Amino acid sequence: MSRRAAVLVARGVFPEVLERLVQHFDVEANADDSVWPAAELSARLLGKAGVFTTGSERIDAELLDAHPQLRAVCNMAVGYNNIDLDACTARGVLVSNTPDVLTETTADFGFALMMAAARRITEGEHFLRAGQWTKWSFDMLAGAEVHGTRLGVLGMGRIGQAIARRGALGFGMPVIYHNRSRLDPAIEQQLGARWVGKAELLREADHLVIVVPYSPQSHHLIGAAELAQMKPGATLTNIARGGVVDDAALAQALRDRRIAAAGLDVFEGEPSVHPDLLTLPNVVLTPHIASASIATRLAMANLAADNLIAALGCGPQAGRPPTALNPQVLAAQP
Ligand code: 8YV
Repeated sequence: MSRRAAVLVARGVFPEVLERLVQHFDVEANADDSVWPAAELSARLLGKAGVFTTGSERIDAELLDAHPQLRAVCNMAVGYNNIDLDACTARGVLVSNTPDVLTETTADFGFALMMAAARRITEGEHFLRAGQWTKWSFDMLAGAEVHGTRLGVLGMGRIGQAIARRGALGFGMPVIYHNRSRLDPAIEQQLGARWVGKAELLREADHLVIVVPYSPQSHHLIGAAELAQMKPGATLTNIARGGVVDDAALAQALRDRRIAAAGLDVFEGEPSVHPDLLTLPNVVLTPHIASASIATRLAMANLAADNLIAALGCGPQAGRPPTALNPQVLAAQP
């Protein structure tokens, strides 16, 4: 009988990362990268000590209760709203995420999405491909200015700060931000960023970028009332999570030109997208790819694997998973 722990890799992953896991564990992989329904995920977790997850797997109390042998849930994402962290901690299950390795890549993408929305880049491409570009016109696809305008950041964690840095240092943008906690004044000074209340952020930002984690508290943080406070020429970019923005209200605001444009990488109920958004020209839509550079996705997968290997007592960091969210549970594990 095998004495190696059994682990489940719930989605497709780089072969070299799978190979690393195979060196330590009996691995059940997901060869065709299916998104397993909850019942199938649960069936496959039978007998597994650890699971490598992504944002598409929901790990809740009911699932944990069905699998008392489970000791580690290692998510290949910085966001972990798919995992009930408290329920895991209460049952002694280690949870990890993948911070830091994706910060700059995700900030690059957020900035690109904001610029694409402001400067109407995808709208211009569709126009050109549709053969509509027959002459130059003085106001053809004229959009919103970016450099020197006021950048608003909602949620000033690692990725928010990286976006602020791009705006301040690269584009000469004064930065305002809103966050539950204020940054250290020295960091504020480095970023040229000023803390403001949410109402002032909405009122004063020319380009609002949303980078707050999803939680019941941040559900529909931006809805019709908030959109109504924004400048008519402003843009809104969401690279955080679907559900932070009320997509139906945003579609209405974009249709009414209450704001100029939006860039969205995340959606309520994704991969479904609110049908109204699909019909609007003034929104740039991307399929949750802000962290998707090859190097960063590989770093995220390797970090999730490092955590799983260490959490289950293997490898050079045995017992010390590098980015555990509840490391205190390890002390209590047998
Ligand atoms: C992931 C993300 O690609 O890290 C996150 O929180 O949203 C993305 O980088 C996605 O969650 C898949 O796990």
